[in-house]
Amino acid sequence: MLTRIDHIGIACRDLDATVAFYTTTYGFEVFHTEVNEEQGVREAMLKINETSDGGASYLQLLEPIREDSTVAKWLAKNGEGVHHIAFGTADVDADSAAIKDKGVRVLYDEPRRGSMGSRITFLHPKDCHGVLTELVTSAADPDAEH
Ligand code: CMX
Ligand code: CO
Repeated sequence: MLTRIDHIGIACRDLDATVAFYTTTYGFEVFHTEVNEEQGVREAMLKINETSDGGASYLQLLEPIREDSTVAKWLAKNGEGVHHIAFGTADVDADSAAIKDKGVRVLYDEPRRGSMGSRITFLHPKDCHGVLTELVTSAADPDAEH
């Protein structure tokens, strides 16, 4: 069951400048930063609020680290902006399998590593009314990972 908006992914060209905008304009704080080599991004997670399922909602600011990464390709076509939304679930395997059975393309055969040790997969935007959609199961103790 999908129980929260886990994050909104925002593609940017300059992570430091974009972090500065979100921290100085709104007062949000950086909760975590990492490089995800497999996804080809450097990212910052800004925690917005905790959620009733025991998780939290974040903004995920994403800067490409390679020209051939999905985010670099998207930026070249669209410019900076909202790249994807992510729903949180306690069981990404079960939920992605159930969604696949409904005819939506799930991009990975097995969930991959996301922020803070989470397990993630993506649904094809063309099957989701134009929205690239991520499903996330947090690590058992995300605080230990950040
Ligand atoms: N949102 C909405 N539509 C999108 C999109 C996005 N983020 N990215 C691509 N599309 C659309 C394109 O506009 C294009 O539509 P048209 O054919 O109408 O022009 C179509 O999907 C195909 O796009 P493309 O530019 O040819 O890109 P690819 O097919 O090579 O890749 C996708 C698209 C979704 C398969 C790829 O971006 C992907 O695998 N994404 C999942 C991984 C990812 O995004 N990682 C970065 C974030 C990591 C994280 O969150 O931790
Ligand atoms: Co994401």
